[in-house]
Amino acid sequence: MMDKSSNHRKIIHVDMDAFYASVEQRDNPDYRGKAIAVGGLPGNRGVVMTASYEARKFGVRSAMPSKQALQLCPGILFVQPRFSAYKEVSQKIREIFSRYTDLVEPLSLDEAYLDVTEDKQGIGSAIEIAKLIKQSILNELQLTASAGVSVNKFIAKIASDMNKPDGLTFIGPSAVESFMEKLPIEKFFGVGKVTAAKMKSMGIHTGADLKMLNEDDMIKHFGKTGKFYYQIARGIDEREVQPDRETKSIGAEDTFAYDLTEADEMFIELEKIAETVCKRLQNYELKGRTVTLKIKYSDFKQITRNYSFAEPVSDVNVILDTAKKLLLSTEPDDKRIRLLGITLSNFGEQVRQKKDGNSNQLVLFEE
Ligand code: TTP
Ligand code: MG
Repeated sequence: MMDKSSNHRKIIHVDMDAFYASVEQRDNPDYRGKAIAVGGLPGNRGVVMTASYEARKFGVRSAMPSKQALQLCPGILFVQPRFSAYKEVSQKIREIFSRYTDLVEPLSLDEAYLDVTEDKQGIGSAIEIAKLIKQSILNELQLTASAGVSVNKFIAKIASDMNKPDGLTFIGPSAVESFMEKLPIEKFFGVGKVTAAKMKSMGIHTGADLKMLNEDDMIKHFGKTGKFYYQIARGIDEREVQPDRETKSIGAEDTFAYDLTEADEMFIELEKIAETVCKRLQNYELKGRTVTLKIKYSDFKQITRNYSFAEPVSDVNVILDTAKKLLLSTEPDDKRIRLLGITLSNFGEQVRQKKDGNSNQLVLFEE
């Protein structure tokens, strides 16, 4: 158990269940018990932002085109998002968190890390605090949240997802080692499709396999992130819960299964990346003045090009157009490109909290 005498940190990760959809069901009795999707309407680029649990039973998921959602679940109702309502709930859950600790790091409107190693009320037990937080969210907001309790951010975040909805999962210090050994590599932070495939080709399927590599090999195969994998495979994640950390940039990038050599195919990839970036901007209700394009060539040489607007932008077409122009300025035809990324920055006054990551940037690895 994590008690006061132990020198482990006590970290809680709280994540609201089916967030936008639950708020809609709470505020509109007609939606309760029904399969609903928030988003997916014309003007939202026809993509589901999130689905109620009733709709998830049919396989409807976030980021799915509404056409597909309708095929899977013919009775599904599409609901217009109401960001102001989600923002209000978000502020209230943050107020609830602040009753127990000031070390709160929001990752988005619906999730946050809390360090309760020393809680304000002297409760001492992180599990007890997680229960109280869940109870307050239910009583005061009529919504459910899931919580993960552990010794570091990485494990707490995985734990909060393990017993959704309305879950509370505790991975104590003595359980950390076996938990990490059993963990499929896809669950490791920063492991996207490409890295997962690479690891599997090396016979690495679980945390236990990952642990077989020494630190030098890890860095040789996976670069800078290799160092992080080496530590995390051993249950070590020293990242601190950082309250009020500012969002400096929001972006997405993709490493391709094969090198791209033609501008046309690069444009297709840029479109997907731009859409991911826009979705994220929307989640944080942010607009940025600077669009940065990152290009990594097959020889791993990397360049960036950026363009700044007088006014902040968040429109997918504007961002995509800018990224295409930046790409063309590098004369991309016949160059072998293995990675493209788009980042928005320069948020000015409207900065909100940052998303996950062990760097100061939000980058969605390989999505
Ligand atoms: P999540 O916490 O990923 O999802 P969720 O809260 O809807 O469901 P879960 O119970 O699995 O946690 O995201 C929080 C909100 O962010 C979600 O309600 C809607 C929004 N969102 C998008 O707009 N697009 C996306 O692709 C995702 C994943 C989320
Ligand atoms: Mg959630």
